[in-house]
Parts: sequence; structure tokens; C-alpha cells
Amino acid sequence: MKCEWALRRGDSPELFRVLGTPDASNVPHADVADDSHALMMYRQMVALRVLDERALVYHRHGRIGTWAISWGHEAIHVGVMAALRDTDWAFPSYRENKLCLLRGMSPEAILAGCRGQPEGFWNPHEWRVGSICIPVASHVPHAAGFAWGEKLQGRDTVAAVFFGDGATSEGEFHEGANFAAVTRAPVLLVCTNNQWAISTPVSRQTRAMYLADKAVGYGIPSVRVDGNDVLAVYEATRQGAERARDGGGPVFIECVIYRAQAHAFPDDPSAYRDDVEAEKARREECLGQMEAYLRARGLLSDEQAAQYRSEALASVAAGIVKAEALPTADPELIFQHVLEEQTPAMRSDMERLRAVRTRYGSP
Ligand SMILES: Cc1ncc(C[n+]2csc(CCOP(=O)(O)OP(=O)(O)O)c2C)c(N)n1
Repeated sequence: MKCEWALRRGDSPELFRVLGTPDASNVPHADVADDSHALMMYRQMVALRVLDERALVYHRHGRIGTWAISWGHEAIHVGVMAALRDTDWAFPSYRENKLCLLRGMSPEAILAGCRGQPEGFWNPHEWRVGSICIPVASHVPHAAGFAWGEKLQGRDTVAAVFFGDGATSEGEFHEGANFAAVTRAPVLLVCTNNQWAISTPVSRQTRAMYLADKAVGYGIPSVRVDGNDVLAVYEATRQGAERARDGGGPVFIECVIYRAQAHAFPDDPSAYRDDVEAEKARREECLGQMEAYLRARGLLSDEQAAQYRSEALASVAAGIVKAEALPTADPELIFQHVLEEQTPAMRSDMERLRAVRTRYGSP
């Protein structure tokens, strides 16, 4: 199954799919992933879904801070990571703070990060996952520069950078994409088009017909993929990575979904979004599609599905207990390890924090 890499779009808007129809009743032969590989991807999607569901509860308990919801984004996170080699790198935005889980990091570390504890801030070299970037699109140049550097040093590493539809309206997306194209850096520009940048719909972000069209101006081949179809995301990434590794330069992969949940906890989408649309998206979400596919092929039983869920639940439950047992972080940490030397503004902010703590007590 080949996806069509177009340098000129507009006339081929169809989404690349492997699973077939959204309810997966039309199941094609999987020439993409073997059975155990497909099951592994499903199991990873369950682990991410459970982490996300539990994070909502922990947030409401006040046990973690802001959490960027990934409900419905699992096929993109798992499909991309499963197609990379362990030596390849991923550059996440705030919504991909759980990518390290797919490389073997514990839920404890991810949850500790959401509690402001230093144990949650991983060493990028350990997991080959860059630090989370909160400023939208600011990590696209990081990925482009990193991949170019790897190429210059004769390594065949590929970098996948994750960002949303809103990020394609930011200058740093354009600088990073252009730089990657010119240097033929082995970068996969993975755009999650969930159709919302918080409360701003794509129609109010751009006049481009498709986000994939934005790659055209930079000479970057692109593909539009059904982001609810983990096998399609996997296959597009695999082909894009192979191309990039062979010196073909960057590709742009637009994964199309609909953000059926809130932007983050706390956010109330009912203020700006039609819930009928969201309800439809919830029925078509990726985990259900993969589950239907595996069941239709006789690869997944009720017992197996229940076991994957309960092992994920146990792991996340243990993770929050361990994270809560870690020492509370010193708030002054936010001023350290940012720049080699503190700027005058950082020093004065730190002094103000110290004054507040002296007056009202720690932390
Ligand atoms: C440079 C910058 N501007 C504004 C913000 C505030 N902000 C946080 S998330 C967000 C929306 C981003 O939407 P999108 O790129 O589509 O990603 P999604 O959250 O949907 O995954 C905005 C505007 C920010 N973090 N960084």
C-alpha cells in the first residue's frame, strides 16, 4: 500500500487510510503491520488512553496541574513512534508529554512533570525525546537543526516533530520547515490537525485549502492521513522516515482528526464548539476503530482487551503514588537550567519570589 506524496495538492484531498471505513467493518488485509505489531500498537494506545483518563481524575483531585488532553490523539502518537527506530528522535509539543512512555519511561515521571517535580523533566538523550515546548511551534526549528546536525555528522537519524494545526500559523513553523527543506534535513513534520487551536477553528486560521498545502511552498512533499487510523499513520511515517533516511529530505504528514475533548484541563469547549460535532468525533475515535479491526480479524478477545486496560490502570495508579512520594519541588528551580546565565529579568523575578516566600512561607 503506497501513499501518494504530492508536491502540488488541491486535487487529491482524500485521506490516506489502511483500516478502511471508520467502523472498520471493511477490513482490508494488513500488509502494513504483522499481527503482533498491530496488537502492540493497540496495547500502547490503551496505555495512553488510560493515562489520559486518569490524569483527568488526578487533575480534579488537585494532584496534578494542567494536563493537555490526548484523548483521540493516540493513533498519531503511537503510529509515529512505532514507525521510528529507537535511535530516531521525537520533538514534542505540550500535548505529546507522554511520548517517553512509548519508549519505556514510567507514568510516574510523566505525572511528576505535571506536579512540577524535577523527576518529570527527562534527559532528552536518554529517551531520544526532546524537552516539551510550550511556546507553539518553537520546537520545529529545534528538530530541523538537530536533524541537519545528525546528517552532517554522517548519522542516519530521523527526527519527528509533533505540532498542531494552530502551529502552522506561527513563524517558527515556517522557519523550521524552510530550513529543513533547504538543508534536506531528515525531518518528519507531523501535524495533528484536530481542527482547533483552543477556541479558534482552522477556518479562522488559514485560507489554505489543506494544511498539507503549506508544505508545497517549501518544496516539501506531503500526505494527508486519517489520524484515527493508527496503521495509516504508522505506514505514512514509515515511508516518510525511509525517504528522509535515504537523503530525500523532510516530509509533511497532516494527520486529520477532530478534537473531541477539551483543549486541556481546565478548558470548557462548550463555550465555543458545537457538541453534536464533537459527539460524532467521539464515536469515530481511533482506539475504537483499532479495537474493531483487531476483533474482526480475531486477534483480540474480551479477556485480552480487559487485561491491557487493567495493566495500564495498575501502572498509572502506581505512578501517581510514587510521584506523590517524591519531595515537593523548590519553586526556584524554574529559574535554573533555562539559560547558562540568568538574565536581569530572571534575577529580579527570583528575588520577588524569595520575598513572597519570606513573607508568606514556603513553598
Ligand atoms: C507562541 C505561543 N502563542 C500562544 C500560545 C497560547 N496557546 C497555547 S496552546 C494554543 C493553541 C495551539 O493549537 P494547535 O497548534 O492547533 O495545537 P493543539 O493544542 O490543538 O494540539 C495557544 C494559542 C502559546 N503557548 N505559544
